[in-house]
Amino acid sequence: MGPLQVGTLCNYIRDWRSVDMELDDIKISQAIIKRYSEKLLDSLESDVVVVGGGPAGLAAAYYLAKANRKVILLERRLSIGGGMWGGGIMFNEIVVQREGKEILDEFGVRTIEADKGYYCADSVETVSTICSTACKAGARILNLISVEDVMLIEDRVRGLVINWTAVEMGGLHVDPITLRTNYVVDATGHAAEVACIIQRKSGAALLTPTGMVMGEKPMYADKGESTIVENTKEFFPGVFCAGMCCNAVFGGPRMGPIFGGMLLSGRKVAGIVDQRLQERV
Ligand code: 48H
Repeated sequence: MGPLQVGTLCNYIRDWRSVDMELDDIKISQAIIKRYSEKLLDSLESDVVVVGGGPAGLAAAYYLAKANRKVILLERRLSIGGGMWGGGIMFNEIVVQREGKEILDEFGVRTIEADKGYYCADSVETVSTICSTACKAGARILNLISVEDVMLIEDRVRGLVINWTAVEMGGLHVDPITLRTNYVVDATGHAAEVACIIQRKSGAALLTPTGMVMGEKPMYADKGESTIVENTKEFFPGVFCAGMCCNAVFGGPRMGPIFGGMLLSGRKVAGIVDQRLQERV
């Protein structure tokens, strides 16, 4: 369909029904239940599960899907995008540096050079475009699902334990289900939730200098942006970090509303995991 011509919109004011079909409420419900069940069943085994649908998780899921990996992204909230929607103090603009802009260019997100080397993008356009591109590349996104535990067998994480966010929010006593996967990416942002679960429940040392989640350091945009990418690595057998989680796990500074590091970290973790998957065969 080409662009709408002036004058054609008024056609839609008249009767819009092209087919004579009565809608059956039950068929609508059946279609949703069937299709979602198929998606969930097909998600029980995968190459990679990304936990968290912020910019880092979305970028990771996109690049892995583009590399033909079976990737599932789990997001606790109703909306995908994490902390990106709000830009800085709810001014819905984000800033990226030149390397981050190159990734936005790849997604087709428009940027404006606000100052030399500082590029602005509309945060709503950025989140919606990256999310859409990741889905179309083949990443499966399941929202409203929280990861509450890991499946740890013989000192390696081999899966994730999930439940509906509504169960978590309601404090309901409902048992979870398990997804098996080759690799996990913790992209849960400041909270580093998967890392904290592993630390709390396994008793084993993480692959950090202290063996623990080291904790995020105070704001320092320049350093935070580079350490985020450096710290994008495996922190427990089978589990990698991406985005803000990396500086929480390895002890780097926060960086405020500059998002290039999140995208670069997501791309880097996708490369590392893809390589590890190649080495398995
Ligand atoms: C399912 C979960 C779980 C769980 C959390 O916070 P995010 O946007 O994370 P990043 O790393 O992609 O981006 C960080 C950026 O948004 C930011 O906060 C910056 C740049 N801060 C700098 C500063 O100085 O403050 O997204 C994480 C997502 C969220 O959508 C959570 O809902 C989700 O992960 N999540 N999903 N199961 N257990 N925990």
